[in-house]
Amino acid sequence: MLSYSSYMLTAVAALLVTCHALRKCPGIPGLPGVPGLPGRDGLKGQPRLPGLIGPSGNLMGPPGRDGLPWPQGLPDSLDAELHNVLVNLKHRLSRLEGVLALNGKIREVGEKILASNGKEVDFASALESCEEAGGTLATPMNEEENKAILGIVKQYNRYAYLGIKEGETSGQFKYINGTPLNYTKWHQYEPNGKGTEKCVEMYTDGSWNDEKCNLYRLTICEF
Ligand code: MMA
Ligand code: CA
Repeated sequence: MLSYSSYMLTAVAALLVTCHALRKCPGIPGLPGVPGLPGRDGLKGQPRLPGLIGPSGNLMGPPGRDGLPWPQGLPDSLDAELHNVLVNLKHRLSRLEGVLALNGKIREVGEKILASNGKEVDFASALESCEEAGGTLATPMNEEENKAILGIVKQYNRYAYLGIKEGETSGQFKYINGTPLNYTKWHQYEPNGKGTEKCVEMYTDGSWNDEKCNLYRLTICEF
């Protein structure tokens, strides 16, 4: 069943590439869709991805047959093609994520992807490389995320800077975006820097220590 769907996705993708090159795109008759997921418009397959073009986008028309806003003027055949391009892209992305996870390059926790470049640098440089890559420093917002980051800390056996800094008021730690912390995992007797340790590191047991920002610590980013 799975290999049949994979075959069909490949076949649909090939059909799309060919028909767009020739500018002659037929509808897609007898499309089997993805098993086990509810469809729309009588087409089996994944439900419409919400907000992809966006409810506020100027491409939005009045609600469609299923009540969701959808661009006007698209023929159903193109609509179905777009849907299948998205299904194909999602399938390809999840395979890439599988490879990266298998090779220990990324960890996924909820919607976050965590990754390290294996480098130990000061806080500013670590943050800079994460942002350059389109992410930010790993920031544990709950126990599950803390454990996922800890997995990377243990993988490299190195302390890591977190995306947390001390504000103007000493003892007040915040996320890099300035919002107050809603989860903490301080080691016993930490934080103790009283304004002299404005960064935060994760120890190899997952607990946190406020620390100077100019030490060499493992870079772990979230995306
Ligand atoms: C170091 C430094 C501090 C930490 C203490 C814990 C001596 O200072 O890492 O941030 O609180 O160790 O003993
Ligand atoms: Ca400390």
